[in-house]
Order: sequence, then C-alpha cells, then structure tokens
Amino acid sequence: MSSTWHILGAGSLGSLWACRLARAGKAVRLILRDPQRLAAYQAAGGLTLLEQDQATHFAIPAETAASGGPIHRLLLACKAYDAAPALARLAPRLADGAELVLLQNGLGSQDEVAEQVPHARCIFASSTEGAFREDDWRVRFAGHGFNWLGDPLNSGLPDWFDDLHEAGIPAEWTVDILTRLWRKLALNCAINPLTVLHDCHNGGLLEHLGEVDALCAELAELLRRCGQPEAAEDLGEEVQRVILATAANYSSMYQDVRHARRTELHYLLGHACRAAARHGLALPRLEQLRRRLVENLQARGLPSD
Ligand code: NAD
Ligand code: KPL
Repeated sequence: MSSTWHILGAGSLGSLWACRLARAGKAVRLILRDPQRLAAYQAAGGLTLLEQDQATHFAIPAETAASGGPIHRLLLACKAYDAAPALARLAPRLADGAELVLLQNGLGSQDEVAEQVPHARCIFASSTEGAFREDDWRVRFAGHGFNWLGDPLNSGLPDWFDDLHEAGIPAEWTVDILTRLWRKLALNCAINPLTVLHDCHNGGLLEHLGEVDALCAELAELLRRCGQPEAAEDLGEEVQRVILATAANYSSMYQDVRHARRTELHYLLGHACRAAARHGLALPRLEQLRRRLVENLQARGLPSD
C-alpha cells in the first residue's frame, strides 16, 4: 500500500495540509482541476505557506485527475458542493482498500461521496483550523484550531494517523465524529446565516441574542431527534461563547457572500431543514431562516441551493 498523500484541492485547507505534510518529509501529490491549473501551478513552482511573517515554499508535485496511477490515500479538500463531482472523476483511480479523508464542513457531502465508493474507507473530519488564500498557490495559516477525525462505520485507528502528529497537524481520532459534525453544523446554523442577514461580524449578533437563542432551542430539538443528544447539550451557551470569542471576525458564510462565492448552505442549514422534514419535526424559525437566506442569496444573484 503506497503511503503517498494525494490531496485534491489546492485551496486554503488543502494547501495547509499539503505544506505541513511535505515539511515533515511525507510524500504528497496535489490533484488540480485541469491542465490549465496544472500549468499555472508548475509555472509558480509550488505552494507557499505564510505563517506570521514567515513564507516557506514547497515544490510539491502535482497532477490532474486524468493522470494514471492508483490512489491509496486521498484527502478531499474541496468545498462540500464540489466533493461528490470531484470524487466521481477520481473513483476509477482508487485502489482496493483506499482510504479517503473528507475535510468538508457540514453534513450530507460525506454520504454523497461514500455512496460512490462503497469499497473505499471514508474517514470524516471536522476542522476548526483557519486558513485563507492570499493569492493563487499562497495560503495563510490564519487560526490555530483542531481536527477531529473518525469513521462512523469502523472505529479502528488508521495506520497513517501518526503522520498528522509528525507533520504538526493537531488531530485526534474520535468514535463520535458525527456528534462533532452535528455540533459544528448547529453552531454554524445559529451564527452564519444571521451574520449575512444582519450584515454584521459575529459580535454584531450580540444585538440579536433573542433570535439566536430561539434558533438554538430549535436546533437542540433537532439534534435530539436525530439521535445526537450530546451535540445538543448547552448549545445556546456555546453559541454565545463562540460569538464572544470570535466577535471581531466575519463568519465563513458572510465572507463567501461578500466575495460573491457560492455558500455551503445546502450542507448546513439546508441539511438541518431536510433532516427536520424527514423526522416530521416542525421547526418554523429554522425554516424561516432558510427561506430568508435563500431570498437574500437570490437577490444577490448567488446560488441558493
Ligand atoms: P477553498 O475554496 O479554499 O479550496 C477548495 C479547492 O478545491 C479550490 O482550490 C478548488 O479549485 C478546488 N477544487 C474544487 N473542485 C475540484 C476538482 N474537481 N479538482 C481539483 N480541485 C478542485 O476551500 P477551503 O476553505 O479549503 O474549504 C474546504 C472545506 O473545508 C470546506 O468545506 C470548508 O467549509 C472547510 N473548512 C475550511 C476552513 C478554512 O479556514 N478555510 C476551516 C474549517 C473548515
Ligand atoms: O465556524 C465558523 C464559521 O464562520 O464558519 C464560526 C466562527 C464558528 C461561526 O459559525
């Protein structure tokens, strides 16, 4: 079994993982979107990681999905809405027993991917690290955080897990990855859409705590109905703590909207509302929030699915 890390998506998190793994001497290959992106990457000569005032260059090899060669270990580091289409192009290259790490925020995309590759092992990740692209192939490590990884179908620790520690990637294996993902989804649902609708940074929601609390009550009810009571515990308190701790920041959804990028709404609030409907649970505030957000995105000419 090859120990190469194939990483699809040289965006913010994909580049951050690629640079740290390469710095630790791990074999890494980037998978880029098409021959044009590959040519642009090759002209740049690699990725640059910016940490505080230090810039380090990594000449990581790259290819496109059309390249030959089996893939044994794949980090899928694209947005949730790109995950299944991106994987479809790579599926023929996955070796027997291949392992995939799915870095997508929210829920739903992991199942879309797993359904396509029933013979591969799909490991879900939930990340609170922060990174953003300053320019093509230049990524800034913006916020220290943590990564939880786990496989809802198999609790066994993957044999490559120490690669992460050796690369300085803060990570822990958890048997409760779905609880982690649901909890983060609920936090994102309580904060991110309201920052778009009220056009404010996270701290601006301190003016709207009644609205936030009412959403948290519905989200907690949903989590319990979905068999995630732990993810529901003290949700409102944690949401307020996050609002205070990140008061000066703009949420990821706010930033997507400000840069006229597609949001991950379908895998966040959309997933929550679909789960509620499946359980026959009426959550009027959450549904109204989704409708207001869809209208807001449509008015801006942005995708709203
Ligand atoms: P990003 O947009 O910066 O990077 C995604 C990259 O994937 C882009 O470069 C895009 O071109 C590439 N891509 C898409 N489809 C592709 C394909 N078919 N082939 C090759 N490349 C393809 O996104 P990101 O910020 O790194 O986010 C990735 C995921 O991680 C998201 O679900 C996000 O919510 C989550 N996340 C991000 C951060 C962060 O700080 N950036 C933090 C926590 C979680
Ligand atoms: O994860 C976040 C995001 O902006 O996506 C926080 C800061 C927790 C707000 O929901």
